[in-house]
Amino acid sequence: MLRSQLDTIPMGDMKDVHPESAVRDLIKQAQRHGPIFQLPLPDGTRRIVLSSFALVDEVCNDQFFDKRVSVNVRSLRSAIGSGLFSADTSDSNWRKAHTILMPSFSLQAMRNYVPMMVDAAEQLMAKWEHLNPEDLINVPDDMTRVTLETIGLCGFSYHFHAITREQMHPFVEAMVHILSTTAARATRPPIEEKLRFRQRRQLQADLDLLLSTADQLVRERKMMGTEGQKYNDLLNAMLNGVDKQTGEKLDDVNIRNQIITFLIAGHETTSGLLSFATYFLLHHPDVLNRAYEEVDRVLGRDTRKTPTYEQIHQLVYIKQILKETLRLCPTAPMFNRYPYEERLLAGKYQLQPSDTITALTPMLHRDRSIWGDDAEIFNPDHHFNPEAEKQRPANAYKPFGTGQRACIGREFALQEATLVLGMMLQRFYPYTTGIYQLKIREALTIKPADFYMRVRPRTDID
Ligand code: MNH
Repeated sequence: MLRSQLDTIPMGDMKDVHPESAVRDLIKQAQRHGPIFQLPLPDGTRRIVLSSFALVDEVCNDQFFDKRVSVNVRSLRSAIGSGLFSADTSDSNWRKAHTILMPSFSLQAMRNYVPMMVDAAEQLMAKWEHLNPEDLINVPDDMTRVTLETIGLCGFSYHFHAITREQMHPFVEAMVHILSTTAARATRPPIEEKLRFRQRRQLQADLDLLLSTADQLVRERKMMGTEGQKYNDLLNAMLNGVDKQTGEKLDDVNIRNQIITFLIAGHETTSGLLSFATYFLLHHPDVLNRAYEEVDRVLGRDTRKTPTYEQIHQLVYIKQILKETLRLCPTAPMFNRYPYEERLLAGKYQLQPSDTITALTPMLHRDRSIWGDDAEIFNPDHHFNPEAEKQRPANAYKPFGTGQRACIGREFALQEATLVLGMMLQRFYPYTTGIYQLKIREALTIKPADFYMRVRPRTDID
């Protein structure tokens, strides 16, 4: 093809992208420049940001495109090494860990996690039952507690006591700190970096805390000897699993990286999902009423009987609410790709293997050619009833990423979030006083900021 027939990719404005608001800034630029634009990255390569279904659809093809581990995630490797999430696809550790850990996310495995998920959710319900009527609930804070407790129990048979302790578990503080500082560091020149001694020291302390948490989990499991083998959890899969293709196990350093990866990936995005879903429920009384109707029909009003696997999966409207929440507020708001070889996009944009191609999920999920003119409206029924799901092209909805590098924990996350929302509505009327204007905080993932509510036990009213 002649050069003159190629289109140049519009240039975005670098000065308008800030690390603490990168997602919102990229969205604004997409609204200004359209479904494709580029920005220079510090190493001289290009970031190309895609916002439409037609363009994202092409780069989802695993035959020609692979996951690009972004600069931000690369800078996280001091914390999570080449764990499943941060490894390149070509890294032998990725395939090995993927093969060894997949069975832990099968449907059968989901059934086994129910008692542990119920344990964590019940602790949160007990906490809320003991509140005074005027007490405020910090929604993202409590949702982070319940999701950390859940991954601790399901993944590691370990009680973080994340719900009952007064202060947030130190693992979370260290993690939040690392996520926010490394994202900022990735965009800063090295000279300036040297000046931040204190920040570096803090970062090292935070890293040490993650490592010692992981090492403690391994040490305690090994101390149990054969008794420890009885657990059907992620940790035993990591310690004992064998990759059938190579006959190899994960090495000790990699196990550490996987533990930290799963502790972070296993709770951070799900807590954002539960927080946004609660926000939408509070602002859509019609949706809330239908959710109550379903919860009362499926779970009943007797809270002494905890939900079964079958009941959780009968909460189909709750699941639609969660999926619609992930459409408008995908808590992992982008994923990155590159072509294995030079390649034309839409028949007219030349892509290079050195490019970082960013699929901007919040924009993809608002493409009117897919979602119609009410793409901005929260409506669980319109987009996610089983009929609509079948009609929609697969790559139009990508809250869990794509292809072989898609989220391994999606069923886990949806089962957990359905259970927590279901149990919440079985027991409480959530409400807010005054108006809450949705504010979003970013640190690799997005969450509502400064979002509080109160709950009234349902037994008080009916
Ligand atoms: Mn999860 C990858 C979103 C819950 C463990 N996850 C991804 C990706 C997205 C994602 C998007 C792909 C990232 C990329 O392409 O760079 N994950 C989510 C969301 C939720 C979620 C929105 C909850 C809601 N994830 C979970 C849970 C776990 C988990 C729960 C574990 C228990 N996720 C992972 C791992 C990967 C991943 C591990 C990396 C998988 C791989 O690359 O092989």
